[in-house]
Amino acid sequence: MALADFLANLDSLADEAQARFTAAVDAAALEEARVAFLGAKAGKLRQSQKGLGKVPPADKPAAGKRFNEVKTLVEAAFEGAQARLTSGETSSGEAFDVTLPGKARRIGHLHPITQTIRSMKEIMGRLGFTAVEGPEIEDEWHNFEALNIPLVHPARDPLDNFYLGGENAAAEAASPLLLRSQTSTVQIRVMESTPPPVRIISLGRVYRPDTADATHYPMFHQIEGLLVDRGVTMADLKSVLRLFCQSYFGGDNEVHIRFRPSFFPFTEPSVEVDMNWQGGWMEMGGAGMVDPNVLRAVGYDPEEVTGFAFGLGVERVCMRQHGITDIRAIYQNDVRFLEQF
Ligand code: FA5
Repeated sequence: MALADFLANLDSLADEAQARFTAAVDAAALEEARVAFLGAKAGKLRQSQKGLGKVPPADKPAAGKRFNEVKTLVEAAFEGAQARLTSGETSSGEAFDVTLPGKARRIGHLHPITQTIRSMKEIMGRLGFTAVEGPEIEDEWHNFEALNIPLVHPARDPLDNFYLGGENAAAEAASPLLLRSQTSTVQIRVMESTPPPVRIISLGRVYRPDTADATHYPMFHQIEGLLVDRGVTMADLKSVLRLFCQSYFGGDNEVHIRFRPSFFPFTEPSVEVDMNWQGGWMEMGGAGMVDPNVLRAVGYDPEEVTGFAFGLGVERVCMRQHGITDIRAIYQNDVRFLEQF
């Protein structure tokens, strides 16, 4: 190697090392730079020293002299950086007082409803239910007809649903679309595309023109569960709901589930599901055995398979868990409220 090349390499090594040591902001960065330049085996100085052997013999004294100078310089840069970091001086040369109170960082977190949904998915996942999604804008077949809710049924009243008005009034009238009013729509979508057995949950937003009060909101979330297989009974429904509630609220306190007779067009028999945890019954949602008409509508044979379905209000569960007394607080986005969860 020519002397000029050797010296040029040494100069750029010196510049590079000085820049790295000056820029080191903490002990880890400094150590990394030390190993890179002063490391005994593979450090850049060591590499350069090996190059010394390849310089023509006549140039060796000059090359060696410069090598020693650069080595001293790099070592000094390292020691300087070390002294700066231990004395608490930043790379900009500004000293700081480690005893001053720090600035607390505000760390964001998930909305309480998102937390509830994640935890529900996790629990139902352990019970063997797969989470599926469905569209929030639905047609009347999935929201009503396939769920055994005929045209004359009061649940289809425009005043009880958010129908979507479109540009093309004639086409709209022929096949109106609406914001889904329940997650039971997903049951239909899954059964239409999957042969039995099915074991799914679906969690998502639903919309109803309900006046907002302490327990109602025009947009809320439901968790829908559906299990269809041979020989499924109401006892399976109750066991799954009890296990779910016990895992969600449980701990050492036993959770009780109560069924009250009810009516839903898509289940027979139908029940309202109440839960008791730490005293006091709370209504959670509806459930029942999937009506044979629904099974037929999606091409299943009700003589072969039976199933249960349930739909619970996610906000109600979240409110009960945290002792929230007004559902509106969940959606007011007041950070002072939300940061408690
Ligand atoms: C249903 O929506 C049925 N789809 C449930 C079902 C599924 C029955 C499968 C059978 C088989 P319901 O309209 O009762 O049922 O609503 C279920 C739950 O949603 C209620 O118990 C309540 O917890 C919650 N809910 C209803 N309306 C609101 C609202 N406006 N705001 C907040 N939560 C609500």
